[in-house]
Amino acid sequence: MPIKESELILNKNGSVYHLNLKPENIAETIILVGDQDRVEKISKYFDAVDFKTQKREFKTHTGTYKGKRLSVISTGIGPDNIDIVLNELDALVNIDLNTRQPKEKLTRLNIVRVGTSGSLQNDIPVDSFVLSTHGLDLNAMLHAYQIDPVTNPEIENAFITHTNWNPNKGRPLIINNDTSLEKKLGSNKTFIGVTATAGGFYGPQGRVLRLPLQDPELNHKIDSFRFNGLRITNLEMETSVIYGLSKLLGHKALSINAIIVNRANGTFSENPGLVIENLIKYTLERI
Ligand code: R1P
Repeated sequence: MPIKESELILNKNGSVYHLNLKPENIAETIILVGDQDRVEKISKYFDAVDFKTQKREFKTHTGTYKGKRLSVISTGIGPDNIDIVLNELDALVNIDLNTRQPKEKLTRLNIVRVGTSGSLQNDIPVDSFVLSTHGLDLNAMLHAYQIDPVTNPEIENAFITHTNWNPNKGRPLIINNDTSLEKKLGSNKTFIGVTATAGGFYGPQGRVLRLPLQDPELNHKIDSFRFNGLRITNLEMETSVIYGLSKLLGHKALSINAIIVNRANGTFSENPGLVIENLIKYTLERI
């Protein structure tokens, strides 16, 4: 049965609804960034950019870097946008948009997030890079899918016990990165660890302005969690869902974040633009 027009929405020119892209507009290696202004900060290093589009916060530049075809796409902020981006990217390569049927031969994309994040550990300072071995999903979006095959229940159960996690907030999930991408992009310049992905910026990341938190101790419980040498290094809003949907759909994913704030000691980078620029150059050289 073809996928109905209401389920896979295409624009009049045949492009996918939110990303505004046709299959020929993307490379098989894709850099995802949150901020739409970061797209140009990456594509300015390309040999040439041969395709550009933007709809809402989803901006794409496709071109070549040292001869390798790459796309850079902005996702905006948060897990809900990642649901759109990952599903529409997968549709571009793995669904025949004319017949609206899944293809028999599936394409495996390489997806690398170049993000910004807050460190939760004193010894991971501002201006450093953190490569995520796992995403810790604290936002519950992935529970819409049959997510069990790609989770790590043993670590999750230990985390739930350690934090006395409130079940009203949905079960936390832990999802692995793609180790082949980790080998390519990891080095002695990157800290490694578990990246927690929240569904909001203030309360969901333990920030108090005027509203009290459900659990004021949660950030401390997160940063003190240990499991077989793993610890939770940083907090942001996309990694766990990129890892979860990529694994379910059969794509490879890795997330590296520039640390621009340290929540453990309250510091903020004096030049966040520079650490992001350094992370972009680092990633382009290895991708
Ligand atoms: C919050 O300010 C945003 O910045 C971080 C968070 O994950 C969230 O998207 O990442 P990006 O700079 O990649 O958007």
